Amino acid sequence: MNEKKLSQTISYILRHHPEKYHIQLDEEGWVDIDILLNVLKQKFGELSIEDIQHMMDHSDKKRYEIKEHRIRAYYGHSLAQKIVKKPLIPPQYLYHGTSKQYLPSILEKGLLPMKRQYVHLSSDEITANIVGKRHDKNPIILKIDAQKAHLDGILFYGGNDQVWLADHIPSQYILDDLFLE
Ligand code: HQG
Repeated sequence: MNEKKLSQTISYILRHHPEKYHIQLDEEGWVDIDILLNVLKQKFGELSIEDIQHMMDHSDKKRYEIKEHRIRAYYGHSLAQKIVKKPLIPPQYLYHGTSKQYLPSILEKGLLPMKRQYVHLSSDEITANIVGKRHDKNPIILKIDAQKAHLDGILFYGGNDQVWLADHIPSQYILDDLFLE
């Protein structure tokens, strides 16, 4: 079992294109795990919930949640159906790792979800650096005054322990102290 391929395929289905597999997610992004397994078996052959659990336990990131025989992606969605998240009180600061080339646009328009449903923020600089490296080998890390944004009415939502979500972070909440790698 190629667990990386399995994870990528589950992400593709649960985050981006459930409809291509005739899968209907509920409003929080959940689907019965047997329905997902039936689709995955067409690509990976015989497969059980334990195989998915094993992949999740050995993955570099916590991308999926299994509960009551259902599975969902914690974050990353781009599908048209907006996944409903419960607003949570964020920590004082959150971080966002990105490419230097996006900075002028980010400072002008704030952090936008772009192709996804939510802006993705990191709980710490190390995680933000890993996220940023997907875009630039020397990423910049933006420090967000999440507490001030929250007090001003900006909504934050939980992803996993390291990933936070928001609808939009106006640039006034991006603090001056950028860490350059
Ligand atoms: C940038 C991965 C120009 C933003 C990661 C980012 C994460 C703007 C890019 C998760 C902008 C979007 C999400 C603006 C934002 N102008 N560029 N106004 N506002 N951007 O991949 O946060 O491995 O959609 O800075 O670890 O990089 O898939 O978001 O660079 O947790 O599980 O637009 O995906 O997780 O890029 O990453 P992405 P992201 P997985």
